[in-house]
Amino acid sequence: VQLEEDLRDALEKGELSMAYQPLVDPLDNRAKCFEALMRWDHPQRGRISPAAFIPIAERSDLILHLGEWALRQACKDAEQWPDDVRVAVNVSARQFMQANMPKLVASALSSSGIKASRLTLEVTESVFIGGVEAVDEIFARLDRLGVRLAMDDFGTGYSSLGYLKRAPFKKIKIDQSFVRGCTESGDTNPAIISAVVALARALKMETVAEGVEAMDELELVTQRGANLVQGYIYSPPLEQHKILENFAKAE
Ligand code: G
Ligand code: G
Ligand code: MN
Ligand code: NA
Repeated sequence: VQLEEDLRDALEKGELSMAYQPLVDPLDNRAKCFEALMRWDHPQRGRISPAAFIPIAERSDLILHLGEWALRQACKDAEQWPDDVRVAVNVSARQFMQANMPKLVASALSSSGIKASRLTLEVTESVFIGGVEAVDEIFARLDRLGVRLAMDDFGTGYSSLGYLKRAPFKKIKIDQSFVRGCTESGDTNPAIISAVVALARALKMETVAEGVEAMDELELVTQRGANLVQGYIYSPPLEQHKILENFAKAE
């Protein structure tokens, strides 16, 4: 409860920031997209993981405020990147239940000046729970805006292949739990990775292998056909100034 109260003030106090982790094309080692990940530096407790504070925010409308801020900040930061580099923002199920959600996205795009096609919204399977029909309409409006959608943490939620048909997803993110340790002998994860890649291809979607840490994992997911790789093997999430430095160096 104290944490929830602190989180309510965190935005105003400037304790929240965004970090960005590259999604790299293993064929040319270039970052094609960066996932925006929220960071909270609590004045007493230090850095608190979003895995801990996002669920607290999701208990109330607080997630709507944090979500809007994250979206606007990520678009603003992406405006300073090369214009063929995309940005991906995590969006909670609760945000998708707001009828004004597409308007908010359109507003974030126009105030930042980035093209809609540069923005990807990452959603988890939980967005479909409860059978909220209104969500279908919101996805359709976002698609018409030109924004891209990605299915995050695929295979870990209340998985249903039917969900893939519910919205115009461009990308499936294979959850880290299928990637980590996938090269150990007898492991069943390589079969799951191959199956998800084949499924995505058949549906004309891209795949991202998440949480790749080791060279043998990189080799395996690349060989199995993952289009993009995200993980510590390339880079942890970095602050905007670091990202800009890296772009400047690469020029
Ligand atoms: O950065 P880290 O790996 O600790 O993130 C943990 C979790 O928090 C991830 O599941 C990620 O999707 C979620 N998360 C991070 N930033 C945001 C955000 O801005 N909005 C939402 N809804 N979730 C986020
Ligand atoms: O759930 P979601 O995919 O949105 O969140 C991504 C989370 O995974 C972030 O918290 C990020 O910090 C974390 N992450 C990214 N790459 C790696 C990795 O290679 N290893 C581990 N352990 N975590 C990672
Ligand atoms: Mn994500
Ligand atoms: Na994920």
